[in-house]
Amino acid sequence: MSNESLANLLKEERRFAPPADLAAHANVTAEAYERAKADRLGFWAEQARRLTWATEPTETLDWSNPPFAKWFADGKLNVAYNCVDRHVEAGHGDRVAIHFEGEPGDSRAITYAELKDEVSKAANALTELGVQKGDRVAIYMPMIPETAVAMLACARIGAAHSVVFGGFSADALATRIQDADAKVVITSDGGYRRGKPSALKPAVDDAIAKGAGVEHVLVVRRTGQEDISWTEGRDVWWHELVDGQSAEHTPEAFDAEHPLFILYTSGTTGKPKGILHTSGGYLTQAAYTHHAVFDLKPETDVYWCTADVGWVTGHSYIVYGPLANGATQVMYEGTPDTPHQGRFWEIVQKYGVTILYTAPTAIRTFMKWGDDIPAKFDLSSLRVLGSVGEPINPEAWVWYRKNIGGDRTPVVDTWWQTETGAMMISPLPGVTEAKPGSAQRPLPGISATVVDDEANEVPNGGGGYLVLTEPWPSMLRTIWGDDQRFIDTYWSRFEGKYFAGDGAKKDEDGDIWLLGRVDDVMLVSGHNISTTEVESALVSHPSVAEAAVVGAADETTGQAIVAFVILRGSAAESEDLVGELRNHVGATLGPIAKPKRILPVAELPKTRSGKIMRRLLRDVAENRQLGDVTTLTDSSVMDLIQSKLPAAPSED
Ligand code: 6R9
Repeated sequence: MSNESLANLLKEERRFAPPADLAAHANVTAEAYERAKADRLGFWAEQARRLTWATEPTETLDWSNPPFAKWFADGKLNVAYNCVDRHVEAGHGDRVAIHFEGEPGDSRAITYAELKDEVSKAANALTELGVQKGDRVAIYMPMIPETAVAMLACARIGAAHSVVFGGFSADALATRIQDADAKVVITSDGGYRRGKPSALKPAVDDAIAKGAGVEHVLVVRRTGQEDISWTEGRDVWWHELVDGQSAEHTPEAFDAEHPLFILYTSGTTGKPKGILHTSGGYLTQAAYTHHAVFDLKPETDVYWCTADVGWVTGHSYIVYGPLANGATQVMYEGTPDTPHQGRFWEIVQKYGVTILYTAPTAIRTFMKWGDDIPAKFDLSSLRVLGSVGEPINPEAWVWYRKNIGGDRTPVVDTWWQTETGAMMISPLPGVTEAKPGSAQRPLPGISATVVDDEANEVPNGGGGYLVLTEPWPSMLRTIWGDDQRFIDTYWSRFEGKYFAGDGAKKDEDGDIWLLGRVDDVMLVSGHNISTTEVESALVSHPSVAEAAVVGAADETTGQAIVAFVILRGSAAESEDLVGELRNHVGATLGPIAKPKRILPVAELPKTRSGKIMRRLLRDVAENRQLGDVTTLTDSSVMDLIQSKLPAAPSED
């Protein structure tokens, strides 16, 4: 970004107060902000006591060697014990931990007592395969309960897991296995995706053939595909090894700073970064935020996070946070449109889901499919809705609340990253008067602000870069094997502050609005304009379901705004509509933000976790050869978009 701060364009006046009944019984009240402000470390020490420690910590934070933090360093605990055994010991063994819903319609309910047995057996099995405390285990799985069992089994024996999303290629898997030097890979024959079995094991074989050296491959049978290739001595069936193990396993207590997992994030440049998370601080913040932001009542709530376990959202809000809190949750294997576009709502109705956590990309897809689809299902059990992954456009927020939440439920827009480990900025459902499109306020105990180029905090109404100004319990500890890159990437842009890489602004009340990655910010006639704001203006038009905006090089204005839009189900593409959309953006944000070109398209390029890849659209808009497309979900999307380009640019 240049010195010019972000133009403050978007005005959003709608406000939604917390429902009175929720506020009256909320897990966390406004008092938590005061408590944490008065004594931040005392507040986190208190939250750490939500966990069961083998040795209670007496130290909270050691920040003597920044940016390398230690939290609760003299405490010892076992993360798997906290997520499983202690609930059984407390008398909740019969409570369902996971309602599994397979894509083909098979289902299984797993209680905490059963989960304890499964995790113990898997821990014994990994030990038999030679996995020891301090080793790494790669997990390359579909969304099935064994994935969570495998992660917890690693945690139980003190081996760090490295989950690689099942949609990644053999190459991506190979680099990640090599970088983490994993001893064992846990995989499955396959999983179900869009109505058919999709194989996983061949990619593991390929990755190993490409040089990823592992001692064993432990294979869960999910699809029963018959032509699976097998290397005797190396490959082991899960059911043959795990099922016969003893269900007794004594969890060892590890140091709070013992590595729990590595999770790779792929930036736009350089090799993927292995983000390292450790045990005590990570679990403290995952559990606290899940309790506070979703107002989880473990006895009565049915929680469902639709993310894949391969992403950090699945780590923190399918596995560690909910299970540490003793929640009952739904786990779904497949896609939202298999076998029909109402599948999510059918699942909400079937299990009586009360808390739903999903992503803006899914919400915009549901908008595109039409309001009539969720309307066919009984969604009255829902009481809190969450969003994560990208900025949520105000219109999508309002659609979500109205069409899914029956105009009753709070919507919590949770900002965080793989690196932060857990939620950082979010409304609290029983406290915050919500503003559609804003994550609003750092959670109690979290210090975040917006600064300008010179690291000065911007006043209310100003825009710039999002930074975190104090260490937090679930922060990444380093980049695996590369401390210098950890320092350079996150701690060098602004001295003493964590640079998140996101643009943000503060509104008149000091609430935070996330504006997308700083690499995506556009510079038009000397004004920094956020892609998010222009996209949100487009999505606020009744004909638009989704929009992606980029700045393309332009002789007169430096960059010109080019917008790619997906129209809603009923809207027809026409020159008139394009003109109307341009005027709509002009009227909403001001003339400076009017896109120079608007191209209706059928799909947008997205990463496998559903984030829009503006970089590729910029290549298209600037008539360049496409950059790296390997992280794209579906590369045919780019052909479709490029075929649109000969259309004459719409000029004023
Ligand atoms: C949890 C997760 C992190 C990046 C982050 C930001 C974007 C996530 C957001 C959001 C605006 C939100 N992001 N949540 N932007 N509002 N509520 O998604 O982690 O995959 O590491 O991505 O996602 O740009 O920096 P990760």
